[in-house]
Amino acid sequence: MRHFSRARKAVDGITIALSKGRIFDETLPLLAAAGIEPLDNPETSRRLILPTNRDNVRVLIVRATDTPTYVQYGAADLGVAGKDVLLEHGSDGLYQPIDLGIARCRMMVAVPAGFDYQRAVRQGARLKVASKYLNIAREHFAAKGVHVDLIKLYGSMELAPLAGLADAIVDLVSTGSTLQANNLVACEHIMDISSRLIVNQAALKLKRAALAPILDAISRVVQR
Ligand code: PRT
Ligand code: MG
Repeated sequence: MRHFSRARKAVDGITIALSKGRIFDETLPLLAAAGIEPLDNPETSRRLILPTNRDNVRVLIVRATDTPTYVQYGAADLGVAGKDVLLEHGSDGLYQPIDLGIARCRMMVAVPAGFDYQRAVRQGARLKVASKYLNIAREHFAAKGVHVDLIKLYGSMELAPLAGLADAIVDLVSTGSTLQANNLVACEHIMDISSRLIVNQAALKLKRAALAPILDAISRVVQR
């Protein structure tokens, strides 16, 4: 009865969704504090399901923007996602019990060096703004009463003003070197961003015994 045993494993086991790169790297010490160590490295392995030192815990390697989807539908019990991703995706079916304080950056408005953004805003100009983060951008400019035409992009937002597609961009900034390399300057801070632990709401009830010690261990290291 293969079907049955697979379903049983899902009930007993814990599945964690992580994106590779900074989130995976910065989540490792938090998982270690909960006694969980992935047995493979997503940078060198092509496997998308990583076993861990614990029989009943596995890690799914997903795109950062897909993490909430896996957790929302219960394909993963836990995940780690940026506040940017959560605000864009929405948080139906998700608990967000812990701000992990990792993968920190800032959501900013940026324009070409020499473009007087504040003046354009004061004059009531209608700005073309390119971004991957349309919900965040829409709310920000609506709250300020600035008229914008939003243009959806999926990456390399820095190119848009240089190519004449947009007057400004809304993007994440960490060191600032990407903006600088493209002769752009950050002109407005929208919000600070960090990554949250997200938990499937049904799993939190059905798998409480297995999940509670993991959540407790992680919140203890985060509070230190
Ligand atoms: O890269 P990929 O297309 O696969 O997906 P992704 O960019 O969504 O994922 P990933 O792993 O790059 O980012 C995951 C999360 O890390 C994001 O959702 C953010 O919450 C957080 N984070 C922290 C960042 C950055 N810092 C960051 N600097 N995400 C993206 N960037 C990008 C930014 O968009 C810009 O292109 O890095 C560039 C700017 O970096 P600086 O250092 O030059 O300022
Ligand atoms: Mg990226």
